[in-house]
Amino acid sequence: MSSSSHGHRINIDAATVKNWIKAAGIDLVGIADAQNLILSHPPRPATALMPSARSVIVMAVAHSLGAAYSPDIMLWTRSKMQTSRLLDETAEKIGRLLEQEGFLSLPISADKPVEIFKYDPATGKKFRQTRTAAFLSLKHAAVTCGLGEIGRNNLLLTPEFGPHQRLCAIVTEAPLEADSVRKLALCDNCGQCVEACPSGALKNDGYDVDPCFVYWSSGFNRLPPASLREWPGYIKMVREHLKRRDPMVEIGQTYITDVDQCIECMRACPIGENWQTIRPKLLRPQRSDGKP
Ligand code: B12
Repeated sequence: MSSSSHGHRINIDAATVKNWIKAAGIDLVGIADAQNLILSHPPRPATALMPSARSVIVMAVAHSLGAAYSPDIMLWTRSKMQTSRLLDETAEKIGRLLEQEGFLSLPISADKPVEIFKYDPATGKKFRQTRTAAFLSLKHAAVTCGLGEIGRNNLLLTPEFGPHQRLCAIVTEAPLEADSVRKLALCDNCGQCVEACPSGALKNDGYDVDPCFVYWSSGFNRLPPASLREWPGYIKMVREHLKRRDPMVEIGQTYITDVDQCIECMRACPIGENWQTIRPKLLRPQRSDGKP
């Protein structure tokens, strides 16, 4: 028996919550004490998001390995988004269930949002490359509840799936029994991730977020020029990319499932038995940015 800050008294414990989550198709779940999270840099404690937070429930879903090893990263990206969808949907549902039980709960998505920093909050100086940080570092939350460790590749490694899982969390007032940090020693510094990194972000002694961010977002293996003499090389690299790439179409691809400019052929088609009675007789104009 436990009680929320609003005085409700109900039966809810870690095992029940974990069972709900596993039943939803989540592979791994752990619970961290919200007051004792291992913090990243810049520090983003769960209690800054919810001062009354008691627990952080961390969930992981294994990647589709077929997608991770598919011949085009676009296939992976799409699959990753579906992994996120499963996580986010579960976080929404469980968060709502916990709120029905009287515990304020905040789902933290597997994807967005992130805080965007053009300037270093510590010094006020402009970063050479804009940096981003989550409102809650999922990797650090996962380490806190013993799901895994952070490897040389700067990713969460679990005994079950190595680096191949996506993460998501719920910050909640529910006072659930916390799992503890585990000493796992999974990464033996074999160096294969360092060798594989195309941007130079992973080094034997650390990880540099700027080249990683630039390569991840644009495929460029150079940072924007810091001095005049770096411009010619930078322009040469961008021109090489433009010979084979089309930024407009790429941006379109990014949004293509969310933004349709035209569905006229679909609207016009009268086929479909079940629609016969409800389909409007008159095809009224549909607004779209495609039409001036
Ligand atoms: C923003 C972000 C990115 C950014 C920045 C990464 C970064 N390390 O900060 C970019 C786009 C580069 C990125 C890349 C990738 N990401 Co990412 N990313 C995130 C996100 C949304 C937030 C991470 C965060 O807060 N980082 C800040 C701290 C925790 O990072 P850190 O590496 O420990 O420390 C760096 C910062 O402190 C930075 N730094 C130093 N000083 C300052 C100052 C300021 C003001 C800031 C902002 C930063 C900063 O430098 C440190 C290291 O050099 C998380 C989801 C989440 N909510 O946690 C996913 C997440 C970490 N990403 C993930 C993945 C898989 C990737 C990629 C493989 C890309 C991909 N295709 O999916 C690569 C891997 C890069 C790597 N090896 O680390 C997964 C990792 C899963 C796992 N098994 O661990 C996560 C957890 C998403 C998820 N839902 O599962 N990511």
